[in-house]
Amino acid sequence: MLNLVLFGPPGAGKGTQSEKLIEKYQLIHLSTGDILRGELKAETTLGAEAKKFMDKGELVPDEVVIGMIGNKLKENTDAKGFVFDGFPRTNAQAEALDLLLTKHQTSITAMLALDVEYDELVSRLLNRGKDSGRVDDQDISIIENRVKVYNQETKPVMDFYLAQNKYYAVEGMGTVEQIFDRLSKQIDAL
Ligand code: B4P
Repeated sequence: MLNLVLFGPPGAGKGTQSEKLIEKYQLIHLSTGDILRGELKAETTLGAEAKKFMDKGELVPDEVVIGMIGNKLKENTDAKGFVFDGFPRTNAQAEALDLLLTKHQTSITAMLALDVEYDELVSRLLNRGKDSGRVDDQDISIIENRVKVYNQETKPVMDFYLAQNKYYAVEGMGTVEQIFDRLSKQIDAL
């Protein structure tokens, strides 16, 4: 199986590139952000709880997102592989993911980390906020908080994959096609 963790700060292009990667490599896209927004839209109890964190740019509690990913893995036992987009975002999530994948007799192949400058992140998110309706994309202070949370809680997750020799940095500045080309070359070289 080809199991990829697509990593990077908010606005790095994880969702955008995941869409292209799943098509090219025939993988299942698991975005915790998308799953949570689906719960919000369906007005579930989980969605209402998650909204409190998401609208402030904070992380949703680990047990919630780990449970969601566990369910999705069970639903897709015949998959050729997965793109994990926006997950894991904490070391506890990374450890839980390793355990879940071991139960399914598989493991992470690589973490691909998109490297993007701060000003570009802010500009992409504010731009998306204009028509996405996403509360967390419309306010500069919420965006700043998301980047702060990323630097404090999520960035250290790269060390988890570095220690397993699975970490690959990929330049995330440029056009969507240029970045996709870099990611594809890296995957093909794995
Ligand atoms: P996510 O949905 O993961 O939000 P994101 O990081 O902002 O999205 P992404 O990085 O995929 O966006 P992209 O760059 O593709 O998370 C939202 C919230 O959910 C979190 O803050 C948290 O509260 C919660 N959450 C999610 N997962 C969690 C977890 N595991 N644990 C706890 N909480 C969790 O796109 C950004 C914009 O840039 C788009 O408009 C796109 O079109 C544009 N763009 C992309 N590439 C571009 C390029 N090359 N040039 C120009 N524009 C580009």
